[in-house]
Amino acid sequence: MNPRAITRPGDPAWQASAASGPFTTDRDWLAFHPSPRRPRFVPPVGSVDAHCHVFGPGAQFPYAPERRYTPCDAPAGKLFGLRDYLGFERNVIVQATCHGSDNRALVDALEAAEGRARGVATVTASVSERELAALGEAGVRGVRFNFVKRLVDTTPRELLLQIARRVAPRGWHVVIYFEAAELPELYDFFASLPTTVVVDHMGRPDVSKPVDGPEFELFVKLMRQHPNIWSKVSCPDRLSKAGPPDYGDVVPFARRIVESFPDRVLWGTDWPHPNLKSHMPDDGALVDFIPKAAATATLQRQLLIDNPLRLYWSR
Ligand code: 0GY
Repeated sequence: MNPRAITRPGDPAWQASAASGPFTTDRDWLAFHPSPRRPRFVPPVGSVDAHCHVFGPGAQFPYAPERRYTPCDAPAGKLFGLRDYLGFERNVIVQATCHGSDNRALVDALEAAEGRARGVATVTASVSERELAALGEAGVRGVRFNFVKRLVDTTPRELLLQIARRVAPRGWHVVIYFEAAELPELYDFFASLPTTVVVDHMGRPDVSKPVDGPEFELFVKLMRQHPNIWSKVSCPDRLSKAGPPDYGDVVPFARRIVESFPDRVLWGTDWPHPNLKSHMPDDGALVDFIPKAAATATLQRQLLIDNPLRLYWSR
């Protein structure tokens, strides 16, 4: 299988295939949507899907021994087919935990994208300067620190700080993934990071709580007090209790962040949507969430073009 072969929704080859090579997809794994609809919202020309992943294929790019899940394969060519189908021009591909700190699938996807993708890698504190330089050459512009306990073992903060100090001079940022309940304990550490910081999925708020209640207000305060902290207003499908297709209970949270910090927000599909249990989102419906979060053409342009280009394509 050629992981780079561009395959769009509607092509017979779009359908998900099980993990290849010596791997077996988890029995309860939900594969990406078999037939996403075209979005009604037309992204402005040049839009960036700034949070998505590639998985394998396992036969070429083995899943990590320490992984917590084994997905279906989701190669670069399908990601690029979805990009075209949804009306986007570029991707930011985030290293998924199922590949650990082996960034080969990510680097291959970045090379295949011919400048239309940038990457966020996972590295350990033992990474060499030469390895960081090679990742940068391929298009990596950030590293991800994951604090979600169901996904990874804990890395000591001192080691994370060492990594952050080493990537900052390269103009790279740090992407952080955590659950809202953990924020009080992590707040000072996040505030101490010496570079731009991008929070995944608005810090995963509990959207059954009030948008102006203390939990989400702590996240808003983190962003307000630290102008180097950005947020992705992504993954309504992970956060919503109301569910698809509108994910209406997530809208006030996304709007609050977009309208308060319009020059520090990003949006992404999260394709191929690892670890969802309740349902698999239709990627077209996710694109239709964008104008609810960013209600004006100016906000949409900042969210989808200006901000991601500044963070990922200007260095
Ligand atoms: C996401 C969310 C998840 C997984 C990962 O790298 C990953 O495995 O990020 C999740 O399970 O919540 O952003 O893709």
